[in-house]
Amino acid sequence: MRPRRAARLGVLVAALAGCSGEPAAGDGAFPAEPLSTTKSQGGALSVAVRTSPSQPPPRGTCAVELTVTDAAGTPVDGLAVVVVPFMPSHGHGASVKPTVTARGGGRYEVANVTLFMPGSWELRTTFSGKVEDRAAPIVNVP
Ligand SMILES: [Cu+2]
Repeated sequence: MRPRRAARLGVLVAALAGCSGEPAAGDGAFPAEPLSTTKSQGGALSVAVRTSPSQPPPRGTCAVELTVTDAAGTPVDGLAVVVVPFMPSHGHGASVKPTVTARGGGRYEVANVTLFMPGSWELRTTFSGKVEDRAAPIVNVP
């Protein structure tokens, strides 16, 4: 059991090191079907989550696409979006800060999302600009 865990950790560290210099997954790398759709706390927005390179994402660094729509289903562009990964069951976040790039059509691509442990992560997301709201979609890492 122990050597196996050590080997797995080694693989994880190698994967993180290998990914650090690479660009985030590009356009079209996200699946057609979202992993989940979450209502914002204030109820103004709906947030669909897609992950890359797989869905659900593997342990390590992934990219997340958030598609933001209003109550009428219209994509909402022009928002400032900040995403903080957090693991509520363990009370910790991730040391790497994700970066967000607006892609149009209500899509915001979040790079460098470092989900370094298996389990349930919240993507604590703050929207500001013409809409001020928050959402915390859950991503379960196998
Ligand atoms: Cu944890």
